[in-house]
Amino acid sequence: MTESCVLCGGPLELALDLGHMPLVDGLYDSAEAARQAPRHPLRLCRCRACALVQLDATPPRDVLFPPDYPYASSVSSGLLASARAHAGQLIRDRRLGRDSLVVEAACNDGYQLRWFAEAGIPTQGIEPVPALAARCRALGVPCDAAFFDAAWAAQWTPGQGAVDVFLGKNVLAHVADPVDFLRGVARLLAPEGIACFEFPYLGNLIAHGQFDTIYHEHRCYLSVTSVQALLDAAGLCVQRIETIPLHGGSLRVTAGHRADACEDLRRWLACEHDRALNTLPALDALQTSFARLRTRLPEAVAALRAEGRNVAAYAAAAKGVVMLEACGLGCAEIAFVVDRNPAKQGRHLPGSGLPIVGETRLAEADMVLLLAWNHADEIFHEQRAYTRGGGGWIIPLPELRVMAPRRS
Ligand code: JHZ
Ligand code: ZN
Repeated sequence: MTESCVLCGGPLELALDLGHMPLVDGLYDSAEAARQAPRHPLRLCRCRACALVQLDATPPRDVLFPPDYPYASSVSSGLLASARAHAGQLIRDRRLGRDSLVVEAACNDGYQLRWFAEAGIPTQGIEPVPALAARCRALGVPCDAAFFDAAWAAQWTPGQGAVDVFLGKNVLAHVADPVDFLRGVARLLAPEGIACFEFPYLGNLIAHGQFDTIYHEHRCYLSVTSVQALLDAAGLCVQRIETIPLHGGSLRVTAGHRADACEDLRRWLACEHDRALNTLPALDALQTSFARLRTRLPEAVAALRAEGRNVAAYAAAAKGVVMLEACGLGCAEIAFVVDRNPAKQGRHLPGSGLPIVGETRLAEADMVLLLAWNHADEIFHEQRAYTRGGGGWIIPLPELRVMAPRRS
Protein backbone atom coordinates (compact mmCIF):
# COMPACT_ATOMS: atom_id res chain seq x y z
CA MET A 1 0.00 0.00 0.00
CA THR A 2 1.49 3.30 -1.01
CA GLU A 3 -1.13 5.75 0.20
CA SER A 4 -2.15 6.67 3.72
CA CYS A 5 -5.55 7.22 5.33
CA VAL A 6 -7.57 10.18 3.99
CA LEU A 7 -8.74 10.99 7.52
CA CYS A 8 -5.80 10.45 9.86
CA GLY A 9 -2.79 9.68 7.65
CA GLY A 10 -2.48 6.24 9.27
CA PRO A 11 -1.29 3.08 7.48
CA LEU A 12 -3.73 1.08 5.36
CA GLU A 13 -4.29 -2.67 5.29
CA LEU A 14 -5.82 -4.54 2.35
CA ALA A 15 -9.39 -5.89 2.66
CA LEU A 16 -10.26 -6.82 -0.94
CA ASP A 17 -8.28 -6.66 -4.17
CA LEU A 18 -10.57 -6.25 -7.19
CA GLY A 19 -7.66 -6.31 -9.62
CA HIS A 20 -7.36 -3.66 -12.31
CA MET A 21 -10.60 -1.98 -13.36
CA PRO A 22 -11.42 0.67 -15.95
CA LEU A 23 -13.03 3.93 -14.79
CA VAL A 24 -16.68 2.93 -14.60
CA ASP A 25 -18.24 6.10 -16.04
CA GLY A 26 -15.68 6.49 -18.84
CA LEU A 27 -17.74 5.59 -21.92
CA TYR A 28 -16.22 5.29 -25.41
CA ASP A 29 -17.36 5.95 -28.96
CA SER A 30 -16.07 2.63 -30.31
CA ALA A 31 -15.92 -0.90 -28.92
CA GLU A 32 -12.25 -1.07 -29.84
CA ALA A 33 -11.34 2.03 -27.83
CA ALA A 34 -13.54 0.85 -24.94
CA ARG A 35 -11.68 -2.47 -24.73
CA GLN A 36 -8.41 -0.58 -24.51
CA ALA A 37 -9.64 1.66 -21.68
CA PRO A 38 -6.84 2.22 -19.16
CA ARG A 39 -7.19 0.03 -16.07
CA HIS A 40 -6.29 1.13 -12.58
CA PRO A 41 -5.72 -0.92 -9.42
CA LEU A 42 -8.89 -1.18 -7.31
CA ARG A 43 -8.07 -2.10 -3.72
CA LEU A 44 -10.42 -1.81 -0.77
CA CYS A 45 -8.45 -1.06 2.37
CA ARG A 46 -8.96 -0.18 5.99
CA CYS A 47 -7.00 2.26 8.14
CA ARG A 48 -5.20 0.45 10.95
CA ALA A 49 -5.38 3.60 13.09
CA CYS A 50 -8.94 4.99 12.65
CA ALA A 51 -10.65 2.04 10.85
CA LEU A 52 -12.00 4.17 7.96
CA VAL A 53 -12.67 1.89 4.97
CA GLN A 54 -11.32 3.42 1.77
CA LEU A 55 -9.46 2.82 -1.49
CA ASP A 56 -5.72 3.22 -1.22
CA ALA A 57 -5.49 5.29 -4.40
CA THR A 58 -7.72 6.83 -7.05
CA PRO A 59 -7.02 8.87 -10.19
CA PRO A 60 -7.38 12.68 -9.79
CA ARG A 61 -10.91 14.10 -9.59
CA ASP A 62 -10.87 15.70 -13.05
CA VAL A 63 -10.06 12.26 -14.51
CA LEU A 64 -12.84 10.55 -12.52
CA PHE A 65 -15.41 13.24 -13.31
CA PRO A 66 -14.47 14.59 -16.76
CA PRO A 67 -16.62 16.97 -18.87
CA ASP A 68 -18.36 14.02 -20.59
CA TYR A 69 -19.29 12.33 -17.30
CA PRO A 70 -22.63 10.79 -18.25
CA TYR A 71 -24.56 10.02 -15.04
CA ALA A 72 -27.79 12.03 -14.80
CA SER A 73 -29.91 11.50 -11.68
CA SER A 74 -33.19 12.63 -13.30
CA VAL A 75 -33.17 9.50 -15.51
CA SER A 76 -34.40 7.56 -12.48
CA SER A 77 -37.92 8.58 -11.44
CA GLY A 78 -37.31 6.96 -8.03
CA LEU A 79 -34.39 9.32 -7.36
CA LEU A 80 -36.38 12.29 -8.59
CA ALA A 81 -39.35 11.42 -6.36
CA SER A 82 -37.10 10.91 -3.35
CA ALA A 83 -35.41 14.28 -3.99
CA ARG A 84 -38.80 15.99 -4.24
CA ALA A 85 -40.03 14.43 -1.00
CA HIS A 86 -36.83 15.42 0.81
CA ALA A 87 -37.11 19.00 -0.42
CA GLY A 88 -40.74 19.18 0.79
CA GLN A 89 -39.75 17.82 4.18
CA LEU A 90 -36.86 20.31 4.57
CA ILE A 91 -39.01 23.26 3.45
CA ARG A 92 -41.61 22.36 6.12
CA ASP A 93 -39.26 21.38 8.95
CA ARG A 94 -36.80 24.24 8.50
CA ARG A 95 -39.47 26.79 7.48
CA LEU A 96 -37.46 27.71 4.39
CA GLY A 97 -38.53 30.75 2.42
CA ARG A 98 -37.33 33.62 0.24
CA ASP A 99 -34.70 34.62 2.80
CA SER A 100 -33.23 31.15 3.09
CA LEU A 101 -30.37 29.64 1.12
CA VAL A 102 -29.97 26.01 0.04
CA VAL A 103 -26.61 24.90 -1.39
CA GLU A 104 -25.84 21.54 -2.97
CA ALA A 105 -22.42 20.14 -3.87
CA ALA A 106 -22.28 17.78 -6.88
CA CYS A 107 -25.87 18.73 -7.66
CA ASN A 108 -25.79 16.77 -10.93
CA ASP A 109 -28.62 17.76 -13.31
CA GLY A 110 -30.61 19.74 -10.74
CA TYR A 111 -32.92 16.81 -9.80
CA GLN A 112 -32.76 17.95 -6.15
CA LEU A 113 -32.38 21.77 -6.13
CA ARG A 114 -35.15 22.30 -8.70
CA TRP A 115 -37.80 21.57 -6.04
CA PHE A 116 -36.48 24.35 -3.81
CA ALA A 117 -36.21 26.76 -6.77
CA GLU A 118 -39.80 25.97 -7.76
CA ALA A 119 -40.89 26.89 -4.23
CA GLY A 120 -39.16 30.27 -4.58
CA ILE A 121 -36.27 29.40 -2.24
CA PRO A 122 -32.82 30.73 -3.26
CA THR A 123 -30.43 27.95 -4.26
CA GLN A 124 -26.83 27.53 -5.33
CA GLY A 125 -25.45 24.43 -7.01
CA ILE A 126 -21.83 23.42 -7.48
CA GLU A 127 -21.31 20.75 -10.13
CA PRO A 128 -18.03 19.96 -11.92
CA VAL A 129 -19.56 18.65 -15.16
CA PRO A 130 -20.32 21.73 -17.31
CA ALA A 131 -23.22 20.13 -19.25
CA LEU A 132 -24.93 19.10 -15.99
CA ALA A 133 -24.33 22.55 -14.46
CA ALA A 134 -25.96 24.07 -17.56
CA ARG A 135 -29.00 21.84 -17.07
CA CYS A 136 -29.34 23.15 -13.52
CA ARG A 137 -29.28 26.73 -14.75
CA ALA A 138 -31.93 25.87 -17.35
CA LEU A 139 -34.14 24.78 -14.41
CA GLY A 140 -33.64 28.13 -12.67
CA VAL A 141 -30.93 26.88 -10.31
CA PRO A 142 -27.75 29.03 -10.23
CA CYS A 143 -24.87 26.61 -10.63
CA ASP A 144 -21.10 27.00 -10.65
CA ALA A 145 -19.27 24.44 -12.83
CA ALA A 146 -16.68 23.52 -10.22
CA PHE A 147 -15.67 20.97 -7.59
CA PHE A 148 -16.81 21.89 -4.11
CA ASP A 149 -14.04 21.97 -1.49
CA ALA A 150 -12.74 24.26 1.27
CA ALA A 151 -11.03 26.50 -1.31
CA TRP A 152 -14.33 26.95 -3.19
CA ALA A 153 -16.10 27.79 0.07
CA ALA A 154 -13.38 30.32 1.00
CA GLN A 155 -13.75 32.29 -2.24
CA TRP A 156 -17.54 32.25 -2.40
CA THR A 157 -19.48 35.29 -1.26
CA PRO A 158 -23.17 34.48 -1.19
CA GLY A 159 -25.44 37.48 -1.72
CA GLN A 160 -27.95 35.74 0.50
CA GLY A 161 -26.03 35.29 3.77
CA ALA A 162 -25.00 32.03 5.39
CA VAL A 163 -26.32 28.67 4.26
CA ASP A 164 -29.44 27.26 5.94
CA VAL A 165 -29.32 23.84 4.29
CA PHE A 166 -26.29 22.26 2.66
CA LEU A 167 -26.86 19.07 0.67
CA GLY A 168 -24.18 16.54 -0.18
CA LYS A 169 -25.81 13.50 -1.78
CA ASN A 170 -23.41 10.84 -3.00
CA VAL A 171 -20.42 13.14 -2.84
CA LEU A 172 -18.82 12.78 0.62
CA ALA A 173 -17.82 9.20 -0.23
CA HIS A 174 -16.42 10.44 -3.57
CA VAL A 175 -13.86 13.02 -2.49
CA ALA A 176 -10.17 12.32 -1.90
CA ASP A 177 -10.03 14.77 1.00
CA PRO A 178 -13.32 14.48 2.91
CA VAL A 179 -12.12 16.57 5.88
CA ASP A 180 -11.26 19.48 3.57
CA PHE A 181 -14.71 19.09 1.97
CA LEU A 182 -16.40 19.17 5.38
CA ARG A 183 -14.36 22.18 6.50
CA GLY A 184 -15.78 23.96 3.46
CA VAL A 185 -19.29 22.99 4.58
CA ALA A 186 -18.62 24.18 8.15
CA ARG A 187 -17.40 27.51 6.81
CA LEU A 188 -20.60 28.16 4.83
CA LEU A 189 -23.15 26.88 7.31
CA ALA A 190 -25.19 29.38 9.37
CA PRO A 191 -24.96 28.87 13.18
CA GLU A 192 -28.29 27.00 13.14
CA GLY A 193 -27.89 25.62 9.62
CA ILE A 194 -27.87 21.92 8.77
CA ALA A 195 -25.96 19.78 6.30
CA CYS A 196 -27.42 16.50 4.95
CA PHE A 197 -25.11 13.86 3.59
CA GLU A 198 -26.21 10.69 1.81
CA PHE A 199 -23.99 7.73 1.00
CA PRO A 200 -24.31 3.97 0.48
CA TYR A 201 -24.04 2.46 3.96
CA LEU A 202 -21.06 0.20 4.63
CA GLY A 203 -23.36 -1.96 6.80
CA ASN A 204 -25.46 -2.78 3.73
CA LEU A 205 -22.45 -3.34 1.47
CA ILE A 206 -21.33 -5.98 3.96
CA ALA A 207 -24.76 -7.44 4.76
CA HIS A 208 -25.73 -7.80 1.11
CA GLY A 209 -22.36 -8.48 -0.50
CA GLN A 210 -22.54 -5.36 -2.69
CA PHE A 211 -18.96 -5.56 -3.96
CA ASP A 212 -19.99 -3.85 -7.22
CA THR A 213 -20.42 -0.58 -5.29
CA ILE A 214 -16.61 -0.53 -4.95
CA TYR A 215 -15.09 1.53 -7.76
CA HIS A 216 -12.68 4.43 -8.17
CA GLU A 217 -15.37 7.14 -7.87
CA HIS A 218 -16.08 5.91 -4.34
CA ARG A 219 -13.01 6.70 -2.27
CA CYS A 220 -14.61 6.01 1.14
CA TYR A 221 -17.10 3.36 2.35
CA LEU A 222 -18.82 5.05 5.22
CA SER A 223 -20.27 3.88 8.49
CA VAL A 224 -21.75 6.10 11.20
CA THR A 225 -18.53 5.59 13.19
CA SER A 226 -16.43 6.91 10.29
CA VAL A 227 -18.75 9.78 9.41
CA GLN A 228 -18.76 10.94 12.99
CA ALA A 229 -14.94 10.94 12.98
CA LEU A 230 -14.84 12.87 9.69
CA LEU A 231 -17.38 15.45 10.90
CA ASP A 232 -15.54 15.82 14.18
CA ALA A 233 -12.29 16.58 12.35
CA ALA A 234 -14.10 19.45 10.59
CA GLY A 235 -15.81 20.78 13.73
CA LEU A 236 -19.29 19.46 12.84
CA CYS A 237 -21.62 17.19 14.84
CA VAL A 238 -24.11 14.47 13.96
CA GLN A 239 -27.67 15.58 14.68
CA ARG A 240 -29.76 12.89 12.99
CA ILE A 241 -29.35 9.54 11.23
CA GLU A 242 -31.94 8.07 8.85
CA THR A 243 -31.92 5.00 6.65
CA ILE A 244 -33.08 5.50 3.06
CA PRO A 245 -33.64 2.79 0.44
CA LEU A 246 -31.61 4.43 -2.36
CA HIS A 247 -28.61 2.79 -4.04
CA GLY A 248 -28.97 -0.52 -2.25
CA GLY A 249 -29.47 1.05 1.18
CA SER A 250 -28.03 4.44 2.11
CA LEU A 251 -27.78 6.60 5.20
CA ARG A 252 -28.82 10.22 5.41
CA VAL A 253 -26.80 11.90 8.15
CA THR A 254 -27.75 15.42 9.22
CA ALA A 255 -24.98 17.48 10.79
CA GLY A 256 -24.56 20.99 12.15
CA HIS A 257 -22.41 23.21 14.32
CA ARG A 258 -24.46 22.53 17.42
CA ALA A 259 -24.18 19.20 19.20
CA ASP A 260 -27.93 18.62 19.55
CA ALA A 261 -28.53 15.54 21.66
CA CYS A 262 -28.61 12.71 19.16
CA GLU A 263 -29.79 9.59 20.98
CA ASP A 264 -29.65 7.67 17.73
CA LEU A 265 -25.92 8.28 17.44
CA ARG A 266 -25.05 6.31 20.56
CA ARG A 267 -27.28 3.44 19.45
CA TRP A 268 -25.74 3.36 15.95
CA LEU A 269 -22.19 3.48 17.31
CA ALA A 270 -22.92 0.63 19.72
CA CYS A 271 -24.54 -1.44 16.98
CA GLU A 272 -21.60 -0.91 14.61
CA HIS A 273 -19.21 -1.79 17.41
CA ASP A 274 -21.12 -5.02 18.10
CA ARG A 275 -21.05 -5.89 14.39
CA ALA A 276 -17.31 -5.06 14.27
CA LEU A 277 -18.30 -3.25 11.08
CA ASN A 278 -15.03 -1.50 10.30
CA THR A 279 -12.86 -4.60 10.71
CA LEU A 280 -11.24 -7.00 8.26
CA PRO A 281 -13.38 -10.01 9.35
CA ALA A 282 -16.58 -8.04 8.58
CA LEU A 283 -15.21 -6.90 5.21
CA ASP A 284 -14.58 -10.57 4.34
CA ALA A 285 -18.26 -10.77 3.36
CA LEU A 286 -17.42 -8.66 0.30
CA GLN A 287 -14.66 -11.06 -0.70
CA THR A 288 -17.09 -13.98 -0.29
CA SER A 289 -19.77 -12.34 -2.44
CA PHE A 290 -17.18 -11.36 -5.07
CA ALA A 291 -15.77 -14.91 -5.24
CA ARG A 292 -19.22 -16.55 -5.35
CA LEU A 293 -20.73 -14.33 -8.04
CA ARG A 294 -17.73 -14.41 -10.35
CA THR A 295 -18.22 -18.18 -10.57
CA ARG A 296 -22.00 -18.45 -10.43
CA LEU A 297 -23.04 -15.56 -12.67
CA PRO A 298 -20.97 -16.61 -15.71
CA GLU A 299 -22.26 -20.19 -15.18
CA ALA A 300 -25.87 -18.98 -15.16
CA VAL A 301 -25.33 -16.93 -18.33
CA ALA A 302 -23.56 -19.84 -20.06
CA ALA A 303 -26.43 -22.22 -19.20
CA LEU A 304 -28.99 -19.84 -20.71
CA ARG A 305 -26.90 -19.32 -23.83
CA ALA A 306 -26.58 -23.09 -24.18
CA GLU A 307 -30.41 -23.16 -24.36
CA GLY A 308 -30.15 -20.70 -27.24
CA ARG A 309 -31.24 -17.63 -25.25
CA ASN A 310 -30.26 -14.17 -26.43
CA VAL A 311 -28.86 -12.52 -23.29
CA ALA A 312 -28.73 -8.72 -22.93
CA ALA A 313 -28.11 -6.47 -19.90
CA TYR A 314 -30.08 -3.59 -18.42
CA ALA A 315 -28.36 -0.39 -17.18
CA ALA A 316 -25.00 1.00 -18.20
CA ALA A 317 -24.53 1.68 -14.51
CA ALA A 318 -21.20 2.33 -12.81
CA LYS A 319 -21.75 -0.78 -10.68
CA GLY A 320 -22.59 -2.72 -13.86
CA VAL A 321 -19.08 -2.24 -15.21
CA VAL A 322 -17.64 -3.70 -12.00
CA MET A 323 -20.02 -6.67 -12.16
CA LEU A 324 -19.25 -7.42 -15.82
CA GLU A 325 -15.49 -7.04 -15.38
CA ALA A 326 -15.41 -9.09 -12.17
CA CYS A 327 -17.30 -11.90 -13.91
CA GLY A 328 -15.45 -11.67 -17.22
CA LEU A 329 -18.69 -11.07 -19.13
CA GLY A 330 -18.49 -9.18 -22.42
CA CYS A 331 -19.56 -9.14 -26.06
CA ALA A 332 -19.18 -12.93 -26.42
CA GLU A 333 -21.88 -13.53 -23.80
CA ILE A 334 -24.05 -10.40 -23.84
CA ALA A 335 -25.54 -8.78 -26.92
CA PHE A 336 -25.96 -5.18 -25.69
CA VAL A 337 -26.79 -3.03 -22.66
CA VAL A 338 -30.02 -1.06 -22.51
CA ASP A 339 -30.02 2.31 -20.74
CA ARG A 340 -32.55 5.14 -20.69
CA ASN A 341 -29.98 7.91 -20.42
CA PRO A 342 -29.58 9.41 -23.94
CA ALA A 343 -26.04 10.57 -23.00
CA LYS A 344 -25.02 6.90 -22.64
CA GLN A 345 -26.75 5.52 -25.75
CA GLY A 346 -24.56 5.00 -28.80
CA ARG A 347 -21.49 4.66 -26.61
CA HIS A 348 -19.63 1.61 -25.26
CA LEU A 349 -18.91 0.33 -21.77
CA PRO A 350 -15.26 0.53 -20.73
CA GLY A 351 -13.54 -2.85 -20.60
CA SER A 352 -16.14 -5.11 -22.23
CA GLY A 353 -16.88 -2.70 -25.10
CA LEU A 354 -20.59 -3.59 -24.91
CA PRO A 355 -22.76 -1.22 -26.95
CA ILE A 356 -25.32 0.89 -25.03
CA VAL A 357 -28.72 1.09 -26.70
CA GLY A 358 -32.19 2.53 -26.03
CA GLU A 359 -35.12 0.68 -24.46
CA THR A 360 -36.79 -0.24 -27.74
CA ARG A 361 -34.09 -2.88 -28.25
CA LEU A 362 -35.13 -4.80 -25.10
CA ALA A 363 -37.65 -6.80 -27.12
CA GLU A 364 -34.75 -8.48 -28.98
CA ALA A 365 -33.57 -10.20 -25.79
CA ASP A 366 -35.16 -13.16 -24.09
CA MET A 367 -33.00 -12.89 -20.98
CA VAL A 368 -31.79 -9.67 -19.36
CA LEU A 369 -29.08 -9.29 -16.72
CA LEU A 370 -30.22 -6.53 -14.36
CA LEU A 371 -27.04 -4.60 -13.56
CA ALA A 372 -28.89 -1.80 -11.71
CA TRP A 373 -30.41 -4.25 -9.20
CA ASN A 374 -30.88 -1.25 -6.85
CA HIS A 375 -33.60 0.10 -9.18
CA ALA A 376 -35.26 -3.33 -9.62
CA ASP A 377 -38.79 -2.19 -8.66
CA GLU A 378 -38.78 0.80 -11.00
CA ILE A 379 -37.21 -1.11 -13.89
CA PHE A 380 -39.55 -4.13 -13.57
CA HIS A 381 -42.50 -1.76 -13.57
CA GLU A 382 -41.28 0.23 -16.59
CA GLN A 383 -40.35 -2.92 -18.51
CA ARG A 384 -43.44 -4.96 -17.64
CA ALA A 385 -44.31 -5.36 -21.34
CA TYR A 386 -41.03 -7.25 -21.85
CA THR A 387 -41.75 -9.54 -18.88
CA ARG A 388 -45.40 -10.06 -19.92
CA GLY A 389 -44.12 -11.00 -23.36
CA GLY A 390 -42.27 -13.89 -21.70
CA GLY A 391 -38.85 -12.25 -21.24
CA GLY A 392 -36.71 -13.41 -18.30
CA TRP A 393 -34.35 -11.68 -15.88
CA ILE A 394 -31.11 -12.47 -14.09
CA ILE A 395 -30.73 -10.51 -10.86
CA PRO A 396 -27.19 -10.74 -9.47
CA LEU A 397 -27.68 -9.14 -6.02
CA PRO A 398 -28.56 -9.37 -3.17
CA GLU A 399 -28.95 -13.07 -4.16
CA LEU A 400 -28.36 -14.43 -7.64
CA ARG A 401 -31.84 -15.14 -9.02
CA VAL A 402 -32.77 -16.37 -12.46
CA MET A 403 -36.35 -15.64 -13.54
CA ALA A 404 -36.48 -17.92 -16.54
CA PRO A 405 -38.19 -16.76 -19.73
CA ARG A 406 -41.68 -18.13 -20.28
CA ARG A 407 -41.22 -18.54 -24.01
CA SER A 408 -39.41 -21.53 -25.50
P1 JHZ B 1 -27.48 3.83 -10.80
C1 JHZ B 1 -23.93 6.24 -9.98
O1 JHZ B 1 -23.74 4.84 -9.92
C2 JHZ B 1 -22.59 6.88 -10.09
P2 JHZ B 1 -24.58 3.88 -10.88
C3 JHZ B 1 -22.12 7.58 -8.88
N1 JHZ B 1 -20.72 7.35 -8.67
C4 JHZ B 1 -22.75 7.17 -7.62
O2 JHZ B 1 -22.18 7.37 -6.59
C5 JHZ B 1 -24.02 6.49 -7.62
O3 JHZ B 1 -24.68 6.63 -8.86
C6 JHZ B 1 -24.90 7.00 -6.54
C7 JHZ B 1 -30.30 3.77 -15.87
N2 JHZ B 1 -31.73 3.52 -15.67
O4 JHZ B 1 -28.44 4.88 -10.38
C8 JHZ B 1 -29.80 5.11 -15.44
C9 JHZ B 1 -32.47 3.11 -16.75
O5 JHZ B 1 -31.94 2.95 -17.86
O6 JHZ B 1 -27.72 2.46 -10.24
C10 JHZ B 1 -28.37 4.83 -15.07
O7 JHZ B 1 -27.56 4.87 -16.23
N3 JHZ B 1 -33.80 2.88 -16.56
C11 JHZ B 1 -22.37 9.05 -9.01
O8 JHZ B 1 -24.35 4.29 -12.31
C12 JHZ B 1 -28.42 3.40 -14.53
O9 JHZ B 1 -29.60 2.82 -15.07
C13 JHZ B 1 -34.43 2.99 -15.35
O10 JHZ B 1 -35.64 2.74 -15.25
O11 JHZ B 1 -24.28 2.48 -10.51
C14 JHZ B 1 -28.59 3.33 -13.04
O12 JHZ B 1 -27.47 3.72 -12.39
C15 JHZ B 1 -33.62 3.42 -14.24
C16 JHZ B 1 -34.24 3.57 -12.89
C17 JHZ B 1 -32.28 3.66 -14.44
O13 JHZ B 1 -26.06 4.31 -10.43
ZN1 ZN C 1 -7.20 6.63 9.49
